[in-house]
Amino acid sequence: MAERNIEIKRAIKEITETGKLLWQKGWAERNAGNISIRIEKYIHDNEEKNLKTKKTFYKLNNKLTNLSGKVFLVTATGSRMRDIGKNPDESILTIKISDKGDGYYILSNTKNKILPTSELIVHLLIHQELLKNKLHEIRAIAHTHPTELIALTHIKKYADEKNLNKLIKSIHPENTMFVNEGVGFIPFLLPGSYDIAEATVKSLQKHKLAVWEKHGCFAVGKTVSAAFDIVDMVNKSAKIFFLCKAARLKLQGLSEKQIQKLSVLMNNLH
Ligand code: 2HA
Ligand code: ZN
Repeated sequence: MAERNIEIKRAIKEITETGKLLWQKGWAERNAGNISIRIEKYIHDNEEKNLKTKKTFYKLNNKLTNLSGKVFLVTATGSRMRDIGKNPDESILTIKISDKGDGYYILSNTKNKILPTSELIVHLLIHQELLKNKLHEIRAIAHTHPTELIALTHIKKYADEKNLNKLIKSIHPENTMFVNEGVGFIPFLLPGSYDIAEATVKSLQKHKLAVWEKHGCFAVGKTVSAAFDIVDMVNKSAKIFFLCKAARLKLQGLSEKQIQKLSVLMNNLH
């Protein structure tokens, strides 16, 4: 393995640990989900020397000029969240966007040829938007399939941003306290497509989590753990909803007044 700088080592640990949690939560069946982190200070090392000789350039259909020269860690297509820890070097790639922003180079030196996640374009467009908006500290993006949250989007009433948010906030106080801006909702679009990437970027301008109807969600954070926390809090509401429904109990929910008090409490805390 090539010499790795500290930031990359830390990022690999983050992805590995969260990958395991996603699997334990039941949100990462087969090769579901993908993670990326922007590397702030990439120290040129053997990996970049390899790049010069191998010329591993992959063209993108989009021009990502704001990402020129930026380095990212991304999970590999086909990789299983539960297995990343077993072999992180064969499950996570280091990529560098070309100077023109028209493609990327694979810097990592793997035994077998591995390629980035099928949702790469979604990740990159989100990273680009974060940088455009000077949100430099938000460097981690996670896509996962949280079961109960997905189940909610199969119910017509909740396949709607307003109703979905109302329900989420009315069930668990955490969501008023720490996801006060609510979550975005994106009606079904094909995964990995430019359309879903564009819709997700737009939705994440106002939210830290965007729900993909009948599929999953994308969350952003300063760390992969922070992105995971958002999914975990939001999914908790959905889980409580279904627990009550399964027991054939009427869900009382928090009152508007209680939610408002929580909102004030949250504002005083920040
Ligand atoms: O990484 O989850 O949406 C596999 C997926 C695609
Ligand atoms: Zn997915």
